[in-house]
Formats: sequence, C-alpha cells, structure tokens
Amino acid sequence: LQVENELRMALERNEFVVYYQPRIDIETRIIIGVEALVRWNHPERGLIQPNDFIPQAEESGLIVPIGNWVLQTAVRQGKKWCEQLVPIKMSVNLSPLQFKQLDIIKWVSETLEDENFEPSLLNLEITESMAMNVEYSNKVLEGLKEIGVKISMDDFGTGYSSLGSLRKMPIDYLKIDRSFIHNIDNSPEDVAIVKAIISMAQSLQLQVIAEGVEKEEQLLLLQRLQCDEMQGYLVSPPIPAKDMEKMLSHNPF
Ligand code: G
Ligand code: G
Ligand code: MN
Ligand code: NA
Repeated sequence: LQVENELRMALERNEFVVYYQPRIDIETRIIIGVEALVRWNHPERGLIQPNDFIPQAEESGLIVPIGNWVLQTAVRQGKKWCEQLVPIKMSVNLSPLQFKQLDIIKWVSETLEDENFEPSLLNLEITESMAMNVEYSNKVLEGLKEIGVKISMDDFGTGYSSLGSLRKMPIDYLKIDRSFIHNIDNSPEDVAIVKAIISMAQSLQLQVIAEGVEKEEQLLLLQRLQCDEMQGYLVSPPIPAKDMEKMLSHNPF
C-alpha cells in the first residue's frame, strides 16, 4: 500500500523518466529505431530501475496511467526526432494489465492522433504470456494493426508459445530473448537455436531483433545468420533522451 501511494505521488510529481535504447539495422549498422524504457527518478533514492517498481505498479493497477504516460512521452519524443533528424521507429512495452484494458485500441489511436505520429513507426511490445488467451489477444492485435501500429513479440523463447502458435498471431517482429544471445559466440547449441528461430521467423515473414548483444563477435554471427536488427550494450545501454539525440546525429554508430 505504501509503494502504491509512492507510485501515485511519483506520477503527480512527474518523477518518471523515459530512457531510450537504440535499435540497429545489422546490415548497415544504422540506428533505425529506439526502445522506450521507463525509470523512476526518486528524490531520495535516485534512479530506480523498472524491475524494482513495475511489478508493484502492475499489482496496484497504476501501470495503466504510468504506461499511458510512457507511451505519450515516447511518441512525442519520436515525433520530435522524426522532424529534426530522421524517421525513427519507436518501441514501447505494453504490460499485461494495459493489454487487458478494453479501450487500449482507442487510446493508442488517440495518442497517435494527438501527437501526430506516424502509426507504422510505433512498435508495441507484448510478451508470450499476454497472448495465452488467443481469441482476446488476436482481437486486440487486429485492432491495433487496423490503426497501422506494428507489434513485437518481446523476450521470445522464454515463455510457452510455440513457433506454431506465432503463425496464428498478427505480429510483425520477433525479439529473441537475450538469454539465447549472451553465449552465442561460445555455444554451438545456442547458434542452432537462434538459427532455427530466425529461419522460422523468415518463413512467417517476421522481422527478427536480437536482444542483449554485447560483443562484436556476436554481431558478426547474427549478421551471418541474417538477423535483421539488434539491441545491446555493444552499441548502447538505455540512455536519456538528450544522449540518444547525440547518438542519432552521429548515425551510424
Ligand atoms: O530497462 P530495463 O532493461 O531495466 O527494463 C527491465 C524490464 O522492465 C524489461 O522487461 C522491460 O520490458 C520492463 N519495462 C521497462 N519499461 C517499461 C514500460 O514502460 N512498461 C512496461 N510495462 N515495462 C517496462
Ligand atoms: O524485457 P525487455 O527487452 O523490454 O527489457 C530490456 C532490458 O534489457 C532492459 O532492462 C535493458 O537495460 C536490458 N538490456 C539491454 N541491452 C542489454 C545487454 O546488452 N545486456 C544485458 N545484460 N541487458 C541488456
Ligand atoms: Mn522490450
Ligand atoms: Na526483452
């Protein structure tokens, strides 16, 4: 209950900040997008990472207004970068509770209109567990597709969804979880898994993003496997908007 009140006050006091991590096209090494990741800038405790408050926000329902704020902030920022620099894709994470809100489609569409942001540049990230109720999730995903938004399956490989179940879902991007990437330069088994995921994704016409790329050797391997995009510390951790802006003006990295 205390955390709940603190989160509520944090929203009122505007203590949340959005960091951005670049998405790199593996072939050209150009930054073609960013992922928005929220942090809590606590007046006493400093910068708090999402893993330390998102679960409580989810439990208390406050993830809905927090997530709405993140989407609005990210889209507004994305619009600015598109105007001042280059067209940039903006990825935003959706939480399970946000995804269950029946007005999610209307609300995403209104935010895009208010901020005058190109819908196809917005990528909403969901996780496998959110798509367990196929009938409901496909209805929401179809609705989001109708307004032009792209959908990414985040943390792929960590949940229960089979590659077969992906076939039935209207998604555009597959993000390979970083647990499959972090040892890929030393593990033939991990190479085989990633290779299989990429080949499957290609046959389903999904774009593939590798997460957690930390080494040049990993990037070269992923390039050979024809992975489309990457994110990871090799290029940059999530950083404040001002720093991201500098990176974008020195594209490619
Ligand atoms: O930024 P970091 O890598 O520490 O993020 C940790 C986790 O928090 C990730 O799983 C990420 O998806 C989640 N997360 C970060 N920002 C948001 C957000 O705005 N909304 C939701 N629902 N989850 C987020
Ligand atoms: O679950 P999701 O993919 O939304 O969360 C992204 C999380 O992954 C963030 O917490 C971000 O800080 C973290 N992350 C991003 N790149 C790397 C990386 O190269 N290595 C590791 N260990 N974590 C990363
Ligand atoms: Mn994500
Ligand atoms: Na992820």
